[in-house]
Amino acid sequence: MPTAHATALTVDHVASLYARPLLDLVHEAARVHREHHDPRNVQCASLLSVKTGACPEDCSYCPQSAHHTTSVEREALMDVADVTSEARAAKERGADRFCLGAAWRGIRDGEGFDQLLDMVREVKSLGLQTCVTAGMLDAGQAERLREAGLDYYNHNLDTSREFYDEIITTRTYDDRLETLRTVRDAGLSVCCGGILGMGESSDDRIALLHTLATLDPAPESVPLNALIPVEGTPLENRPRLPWDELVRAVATARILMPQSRVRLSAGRDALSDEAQALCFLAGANSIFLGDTLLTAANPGPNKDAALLAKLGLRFEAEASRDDRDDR
Ligand code: SAM
Ligand code: DTB
Ligand code: SF4
Repeated sequence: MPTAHATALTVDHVASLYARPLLDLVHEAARVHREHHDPRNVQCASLLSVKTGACPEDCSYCPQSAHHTTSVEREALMDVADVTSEARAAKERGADRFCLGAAWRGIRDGEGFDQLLDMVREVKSLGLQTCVTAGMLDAGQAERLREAGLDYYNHNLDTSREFYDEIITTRTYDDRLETLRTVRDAGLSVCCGGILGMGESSDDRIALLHTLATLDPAPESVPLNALIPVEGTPLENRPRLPWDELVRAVATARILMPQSRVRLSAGRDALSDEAQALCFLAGANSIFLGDTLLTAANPGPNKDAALLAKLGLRFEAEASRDDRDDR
């Protein structure tokens, strides 16, 4: 049964939030954030591309699509032992979640999937939260992932239904919604968000936020990516998203999905400290930690540690250690 909140939410309501004077919107989002979360904590996830490039999908933003010629080199599925040592290193840097990304259209049963399941088991046994993003999957595969110790499955809606066809033609918006339903039905937590700055209008951003917030229940994690325009992709010349649009989207997401983690995801490499500070104030409470996302640049752990320290924020993994020490 859909909840009252999910069914009652209209696009007009989302649009009216999104259009509020920026600082009023941030103020309201900060209030909601403080009501539901410890505002000092920033959850840190680390990403690893376990199978890179040569993807059959034609997502126009993605450097890993076989339809575009980029500097990304194709790499076969990684060894489980190498993945485990990367995960251990990420934990030492302060990550509490480790996300395995595979440039697949979807999961196929067989050796590769068995290997991915082993990776999940190993990462889980290090005491990290686990996340996988590997495209479409069926109910049996979702179930096996859960049994292997998977906590989250990431699958993004990317944009509004209306703008979607301008970005991807090899699978549909309904395919994406169906995958999300399969993930949810298997009892996995959902990580689902989108990309801003691909040339979409504010109405598209509003529609994306409305769709995310009316998934029932709302995703536990909402990654908001600012497009990284990668050379060789059809979106290579898109201008970077203006910072205030990102702040607006973060704040609106926080108000609409008060309990969720809102992750300031790709594109932080081009954001100033000040813009990121506003995003944290507006309710972002998760980032990707590390020098690289899947293939593209990220600020890196030292820069992030310095930024969080400056803002009086802390890695959530450290917060739980501090709280234990206080007892
Ligand atoms: N193949 C799987 C899929 O599409 O679900 C998983 C990997 S895919 C690279 C994961 C997500 O990365 C995409 O859904 C997209 O939101 C994000 N992404 C890819 N390229 C990006 C870029 N250039 N800028 C921002 N986000 C990007
Ligand atoms: C998400 O929403 N963003 C991450 C993660 N989920 C898998 C990926 C960002 C990828 C940016 C481009 C790259 O590194 O290739
Ligand atoms: Fe493939 Fe995912 Fe990139 Fe699309 S976003 S081309 S599905 S790796």
